[in-house]
Amino acid sequence: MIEQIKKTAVLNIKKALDLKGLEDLRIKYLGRKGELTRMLRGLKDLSLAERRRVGPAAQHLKKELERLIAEKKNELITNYQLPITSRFDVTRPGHRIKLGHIHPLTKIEEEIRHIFLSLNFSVVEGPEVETEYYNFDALNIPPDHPARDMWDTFWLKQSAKSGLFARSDLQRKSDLGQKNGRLLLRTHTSPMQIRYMETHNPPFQIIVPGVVYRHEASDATHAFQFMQIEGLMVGKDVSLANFKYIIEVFLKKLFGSDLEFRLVPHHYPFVEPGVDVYMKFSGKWLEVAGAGMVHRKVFEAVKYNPYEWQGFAFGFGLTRLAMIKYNIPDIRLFYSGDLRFIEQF
Ligand code: YSA
Repeated sequence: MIEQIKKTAVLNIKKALDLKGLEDLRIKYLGRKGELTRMLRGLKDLSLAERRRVGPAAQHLKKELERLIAEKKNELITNYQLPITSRFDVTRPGHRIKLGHIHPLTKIEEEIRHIFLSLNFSVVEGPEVETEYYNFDALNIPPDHPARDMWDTFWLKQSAKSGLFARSDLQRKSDLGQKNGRLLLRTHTSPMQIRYMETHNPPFQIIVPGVVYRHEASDATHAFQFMQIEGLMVGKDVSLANFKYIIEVFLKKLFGSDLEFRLVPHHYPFVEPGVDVYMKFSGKWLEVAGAGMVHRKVFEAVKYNPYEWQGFAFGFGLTRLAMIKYNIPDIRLFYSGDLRFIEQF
């Protein structure tokens, strides 16, 4: 009988998977009504000779089970605290690991970078937090110019400690024309035209992809944060015809040869003449870029001789190009973070 209890109890304790199972076993054998306890209680009904034989063996088994249970308990507690990998059950079916992928806007940005690299353009990037000077003043948009309304923006509040923010009107006036004046989230990638020309001599051709911000209501074709690709080509005899050729090659490489686009005259203070580029999307014309020949005043701001150099510049709405490329009816979907949308790419 004792041997029987011993055999099954030892086996069961060794196989116990968790603390709950182990406690159940303790109760089963050593609890008040446990198998071994009952046997020990029954000793009094045995003859003296039997008691002498069974008694010590039962006491010994009780001690042994208590020891085994204590050891197993320690083992289970330690295992529970170990990192998950050491408790890894190789026989369990695995979880399918979801692979991430590039966001459609990053994808089209990369494609556009490659197209322009193949056209011998260089790719440069610039700061998203800009100064008023680079975003507006140097681009021939003085403070009272109505064009500033087109690019209503987010100004950054600066602490009095940094000395740059919370400025009085008087201080603001003295900021005008200062390269390190008030800070804002850039409304377009055009400030990089100035930054690049300040530090490089022509001839050159660059593109500047990046995020821009505008304080404006959003709708199907307008977001308050979106991406642009700026382009700038300066040389001795760069013309608007060169611009048309370059963007035609670019758009054909991006959309295929049966695309429809048109140029419409438009005013931007930093070009003369200026144009907008439209593309057909869902049967309607959608504006995809502003562009033109770099204004004399912009060249003067970067100390280029406007009689020696000329060039074109453009600013494509990259997010709008993505709408057309992937046939997305609402620009806000790109920024929604909705996996049902993102996972389709
Ligand atoms: C013009 C002349 C140059 O020599 C160089 C660049 C430019 C473009 C100028 N910097 C600009 O930002 N013009 S824009 O306000 O018309 O925006 C350019 C393009 O960005 C638009 O044609 C449109 O495609 C896109 N865009 C504008 N507002 C948007 C927007 N895309 C999404 N959401 C918005 N809110």
